[in-house]
Amino acid sequence: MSRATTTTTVQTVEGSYQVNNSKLINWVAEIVALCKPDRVCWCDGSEEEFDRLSAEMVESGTFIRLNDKKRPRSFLARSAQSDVARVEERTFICSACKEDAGPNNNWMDPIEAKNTLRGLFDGAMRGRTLYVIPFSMGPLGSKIASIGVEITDSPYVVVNMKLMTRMGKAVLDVLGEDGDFVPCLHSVGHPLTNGKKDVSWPCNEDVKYICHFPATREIWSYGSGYGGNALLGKKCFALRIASHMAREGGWLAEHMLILGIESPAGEKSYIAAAFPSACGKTNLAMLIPPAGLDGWKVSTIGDDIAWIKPGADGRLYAINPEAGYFGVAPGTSPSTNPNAIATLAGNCIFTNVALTPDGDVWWEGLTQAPPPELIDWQGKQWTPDCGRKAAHPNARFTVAAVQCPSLDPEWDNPAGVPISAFVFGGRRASTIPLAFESHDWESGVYMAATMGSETTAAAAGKTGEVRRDPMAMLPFCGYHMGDYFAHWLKMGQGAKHCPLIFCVNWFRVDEQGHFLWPGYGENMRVLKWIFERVHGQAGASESALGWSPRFEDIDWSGVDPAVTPKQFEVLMRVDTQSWCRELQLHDELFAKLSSRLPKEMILKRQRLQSSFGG
Ligand code: SAT
Ligand code: MN
Repeated sequence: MSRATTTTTVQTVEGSYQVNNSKLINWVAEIVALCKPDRVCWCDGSEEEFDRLSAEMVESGTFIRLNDKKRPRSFLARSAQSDVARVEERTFICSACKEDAGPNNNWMDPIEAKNTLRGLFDGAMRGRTLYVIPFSMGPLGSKIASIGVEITDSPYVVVNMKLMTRMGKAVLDVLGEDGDFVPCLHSVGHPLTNGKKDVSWPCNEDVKYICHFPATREIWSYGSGYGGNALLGKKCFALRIASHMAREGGWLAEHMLILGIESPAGEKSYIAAAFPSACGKTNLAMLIPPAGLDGWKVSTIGDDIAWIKPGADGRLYAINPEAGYFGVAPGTSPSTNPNAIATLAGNCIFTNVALTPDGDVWWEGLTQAPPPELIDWQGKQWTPDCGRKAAHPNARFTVAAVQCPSLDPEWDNPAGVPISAFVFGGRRASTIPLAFESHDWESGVYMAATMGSETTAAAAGKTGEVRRDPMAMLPFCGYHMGDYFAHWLKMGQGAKHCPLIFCVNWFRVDEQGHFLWPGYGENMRVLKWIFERVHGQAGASESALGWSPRFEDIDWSGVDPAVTPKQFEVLMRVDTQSWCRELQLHDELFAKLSSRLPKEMILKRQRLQSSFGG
């Protein structure tokens, strides 16, 4: 006997469509009853919808339309001063058992969290429109992809999700009658009472909750309109919830860019690389090889998140679950990332950058000399000598991937691309050498698991302090970090063809605090060495850490200014004293995770200690 189908006609910005997934219909009805919006609008993902909502936001003051000649169909949003980054201390994993969330997460009891949140969401959308956003993380219909539906009262979220994900009616066609999805509920949490109008950036200054329910695979986010707190497909779904799905299903959901490298001979390999937020993932993913390395090509699959599953041939295949870039604007320039600059030519949303008198955008580092006057990210008059930054250090651009000149032709391939190497990197002023290859999978997992990095403006709080950030996943792993290490070890035991594992550090400084490595396009020299290691073509010397490039193993053609063998020696130095200190920091991490720490980690730690003479 076939089940009766429920079909409901839903309203879009300019029309209507049919929805037949009963889980979805019921969930939306339940949330509408709770949040009590004035209107409900289902998103179809059309360009007309994007234009209409953008125009409405220009009207309401949320968006400033940029000069259409200089930056067509682009907008500037200025957030509230208190709502400029992810709020880690207000981010919770609500697992039934506290221990499962691990010391790496804030925990709330799921029943208590739901009660608190239900109270907050009750009537939270009064006076506003509730938007329903069906989205796919990954190519539509891909076996590696997964569907989510975000409900939000923020049109800013809708237009950002349009650029950042595959979004709209087409997703519901893939979802079908009984397909499953991750429910993602979001409100800016600034209740409107009779007749009041929204301020330009509504958010709740005092109360914020970003809650994840791993057992029911749900996300409830209240009070913030910003980036990773509000675009729930990104860190909340594609990392925190997906890390649970991945552990259960035997795959990986990682904070990694994915890039392709093609040699002049036409051989091609794909690399996935993990760096903490605001450490240059977007720049690396869009790298243009420097003069001297002619014929080498880098192509972009993704700049922030990778979902990686074993294929039938025993290799690991990766997709970019996203479809756009939410990149850090400051520091992005025609010399640091020409591909990003080209990507940003139009159809962009800028958040918390400065506005030029002719209606274009500016941020620190975009040009060598700053313009003589600007309106800063807070809407105030700005001059170069005023003592304030014009753009917020975590100012962002949002833009669709299809605008990127280096986009890889395989970026939307539902099968993903085979990964040959994993690269891990933090922001470290000392201790960690420019590059090395781990001896084997287990050693690589150890190095990635113990990686440290200086904190950046991508999260609220102090910047510049070194903290352990295992696999760059500290703020994003939705469960106990010890279990996560065990999962990584298991992935290696299960895979027939494991990618090689490399560690890099672009951020080492000399005694005066100057960066020793030129970075940006010059990082290609390290990528080339990695590519050649993968292909069995490059040399290395062995150290306690693994296989390190010697000066002659790096291609220095065309490098200007030259990196001398002496400088290279400093960049590559593995200093016994610093490493003994570093190993103590590993111990501190391990002590925190001890209840779930795999024994392989302790053994590796002991072997490293003895190789440093301890
Ligand atoms: O705010 S986001 O989480 O989207 C950006 C980041 O921190 O990487
Ligand atoms: Mn990120």
